[in-house]
Amino acid sequence: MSQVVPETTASIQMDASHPVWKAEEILALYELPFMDLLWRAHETHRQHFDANVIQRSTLLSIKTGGCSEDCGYCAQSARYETSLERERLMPLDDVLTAARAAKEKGASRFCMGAAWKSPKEADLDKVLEMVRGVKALGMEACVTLGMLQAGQAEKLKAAGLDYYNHNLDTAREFYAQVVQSHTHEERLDTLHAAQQAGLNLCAGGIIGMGESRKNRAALLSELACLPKPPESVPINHLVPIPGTPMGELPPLDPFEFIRTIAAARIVMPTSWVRLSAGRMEMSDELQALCFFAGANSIFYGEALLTTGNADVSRDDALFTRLGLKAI
Ligand code: SAM
Ligand code: DTB
Ligand code: SF4
Repeated sequence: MSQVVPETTASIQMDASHPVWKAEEILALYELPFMDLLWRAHETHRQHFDANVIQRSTLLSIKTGGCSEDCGYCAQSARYETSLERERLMPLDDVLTAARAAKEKGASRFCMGAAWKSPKEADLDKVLEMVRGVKALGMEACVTLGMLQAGQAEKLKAAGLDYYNHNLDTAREFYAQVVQSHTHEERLDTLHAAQQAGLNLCAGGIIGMGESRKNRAALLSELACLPKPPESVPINHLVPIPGTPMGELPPLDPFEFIRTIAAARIVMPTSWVRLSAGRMEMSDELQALCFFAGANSIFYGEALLTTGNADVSRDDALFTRLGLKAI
């Protein structure tokens, strides 16, 4: 590992003990024989985590569809003709009823997602109430509200928020092929604002959007080289949404997805790596390999934001078959 600080993070205070991974070095990991890569990832995993524990977060879409942005993978963009029905910001009571149900099913974190470019102040005030309500239930709270404006991260922190989710989604070099309505740099600004306010970060990306292996390695490098690596790293497999520009993309080789999990585990050894969107289409065996490669968190519950998720009964059975302890 070299100690060269990439341009994007050079101006930010880096922790001197925080190793820097260049994209080429991560690409070299991807190019290891599969068994060597998995072995190394699994060894790293065991150095920092109990390899038999999986953390569960439950998602709720608190404001659905009608988003101004043009993210090419997203069902919620107002620019594409999808079958999605728009829904306004949910009332507080309904959100807390869903949070209670998630807690009863065993989720330790409740994540609320809104289809906004950025939250308006009046909407943010309502989300702050939701955060306080989820915290009062004794759960960890996470929100994903789009790009944060000055002062908003601090308000979320003061309300007790644990995690802010904001994904880089893909490498800087590929970003313009996925999104034109905002920039990769703007997404990084929000990550920095959340970290500076003292929030834990949940930041990752989507694999299978037609990006190259080099792009995948560059995305992981950007995440690993943040001033502090994200505490939680969701690795989403593209869920192709009919009507979006990515609705008809050919499926990715599943081994490439596993390699991405393994590389994420090696370069962010102390982060929780979440096997995120796309699990419904994955076999139990593929998911087990992802867990072996270092994934130790999932979204748990019947729905993601606008698409389905693996059934809770299927997940519970898989945990039992693999002797995994779910927290
Ligand atoms: N609007 C906010 C934003 O863009 O950050 C929050 C909601 S947005 C839907 C949250 C994340 O969901 C995206 O950054 C992306 O990583 C993921 N996502 C959305 N649609 C997806 C899809 N079809 N397949 C996989 N992941 C998806
Ligand atoms: C994340 O990385 N994945 C979640 C969560 N953070 C907000 C969202 C996945 C969305 C999958 C497509 C959908 O349901 O609309
Ligand atoms: Fe809007 Fe977020 Fe979907 Fe982009 S990913 S269209 S910002 S909801």
